[in-house]
Amino acid sequence: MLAACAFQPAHAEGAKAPAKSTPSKPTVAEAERFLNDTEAKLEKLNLDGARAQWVAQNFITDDTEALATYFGERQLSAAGEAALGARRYNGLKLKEDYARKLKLLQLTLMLSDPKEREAYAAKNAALNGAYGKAKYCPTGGQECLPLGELEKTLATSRDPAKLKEVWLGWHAQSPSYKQMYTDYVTLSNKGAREMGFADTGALWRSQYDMPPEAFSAEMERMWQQVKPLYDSLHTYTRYKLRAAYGPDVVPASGPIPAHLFGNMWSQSWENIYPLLKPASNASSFDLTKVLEERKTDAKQMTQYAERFYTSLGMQKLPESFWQRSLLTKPRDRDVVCHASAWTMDGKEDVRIKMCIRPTDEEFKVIHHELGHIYYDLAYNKQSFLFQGGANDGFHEAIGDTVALSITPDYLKKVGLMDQEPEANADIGELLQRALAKVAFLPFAYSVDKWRWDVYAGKTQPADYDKTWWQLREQYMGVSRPAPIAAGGFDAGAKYHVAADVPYARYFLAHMLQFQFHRALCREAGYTGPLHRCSVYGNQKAGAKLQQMLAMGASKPWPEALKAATGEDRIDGSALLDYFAPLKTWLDDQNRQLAAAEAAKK
Ligand code: X8Z
Ligand code: ZN
Repeated sequence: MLAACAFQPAHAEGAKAPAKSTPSKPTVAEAERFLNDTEAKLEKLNLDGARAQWVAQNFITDDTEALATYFGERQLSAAGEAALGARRYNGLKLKEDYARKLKLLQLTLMLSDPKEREAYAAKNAALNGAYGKAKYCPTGGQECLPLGELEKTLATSRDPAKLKEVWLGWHAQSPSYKQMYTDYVTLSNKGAREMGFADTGALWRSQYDMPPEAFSAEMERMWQQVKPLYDSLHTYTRYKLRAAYGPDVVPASGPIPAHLFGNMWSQSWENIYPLLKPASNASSFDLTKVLEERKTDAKQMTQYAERFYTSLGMQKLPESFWQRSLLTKPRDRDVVCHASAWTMDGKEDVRIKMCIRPTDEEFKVIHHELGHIYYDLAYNKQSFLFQGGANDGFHEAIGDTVALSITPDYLKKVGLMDQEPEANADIGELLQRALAKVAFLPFAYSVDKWRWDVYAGKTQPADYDKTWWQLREQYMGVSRPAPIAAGGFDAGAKYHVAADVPYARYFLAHMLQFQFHRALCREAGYTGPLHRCSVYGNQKAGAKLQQMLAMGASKPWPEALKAATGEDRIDGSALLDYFAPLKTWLDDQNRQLAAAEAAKK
């Protein structure tokens, strides 16, 4: 991967493997030397690559794209060379750390043809740029609208015609880079196969300390575990959307049109909470309103998040973070606004790039991003190949875990809520949380189900949209607001598809964050309902978290999970625990709403 949401070092330049004709047998000493040399050579190359990508995403121009391509090709070349070199030592009995490093080095693409490497890197950079630059230009000469503006309309407008226009406007942009994406998939698969993987999807599924088939089965197991909760939420949401938009817009059964959920990808439904909120037992508190009224700026938003982490006993962000991060959308140039966290040198040079707006949703996202940053800082004493998450789902889960502690109590403590949290507002709180976390689950699952099939060649480019919507209908129960158009590329309207960032990680993170939250609350001595727990200011919980973060990727992830939670499986049970009161309430509401509807007939 050249680009990642949490920018982590590509496993880079390795010492040259001895020529194939080397007669001597590989030895343990030689393997250790190879691994040490390989790691030692990584830093400079990685720093150059990170800088080129940072600049390319902060200033989208032809020149920065060319520079990102140049350094991307070098990283790819080095990673491939290291992976090939590592093979020579596969049969040896090495010390645990070395054996793990040897394995990690080989979980990469390898394109032996320099032209193909360059083409791969070029397409990766160009796809990032194309997504970052995309805008919807309505007919009639109005101003072109960047994604952020379209998202704002989807979040706040309740006019179905307007919502549909904006939805279709954005989804009309991605077909322009569909061909580039399909060519990229071909190259990527070639690289995966050169390393002995069936395809790139299999390579991705091989990164979880288990065989790729076992990982697919785990994903399905977890989905089945949480599906009944999703179904209850979907049913309730349908009733409320029908009440808001009428039966002509929202059908009584079958999938619900995707433009009505307050989000471009229907992946989080929290923006339609006002339409869904319970008649009683709901708070009237609106964090977005408070942030807007107080003109909370991007730096202050970030400082709220920083304060949470320091309250857990973690360090203050380095001065360079504030100097080098991009926190607001620049007025006069194109940037990749999709939020990301970067570690440049594997030490203290950490940054985020995010076009922060003062909303409740973004308040959580900034905590998410700092989760990546504090993970990066925690493992920066590990050697290079271990500077990563226990798996990529862990990396995505840390900031979200912390954000689960943004409770009314917490908001009151930091002065964002004046009133005492209202009594009996729990169901409203839980519903709001579920609209973000539970609604997300089948989305996250279907994105990579789609990609696994694309990479496996089961889905051909002509069928991209067909299978994308089959999966969305089947798992999410949402449908395209208008018929599929020939040559369309709706999947490419999602950042992670265009930028080729794997997505199963977010599904895992949505299980893990509840497991971590439950464990940290326990560590803090908390015994009440999980949704009311905030570990803000609890250094004992902080130390527990920090201990896991500091392990980085040095051990198989079940060990890291065990250190933090005592559990060794990623599992939906903590999530189900957390939402248990809501599940009961939703099922009860759904019964009542069904009875009321039946009585009308
Ligand atoms: O991409 C992100 C983060 C950066 S890693 C903002 N997320 C996923 C998304 O936006 O689709 C966070 C949750 C899901
Ligand atoms: Zn992230």
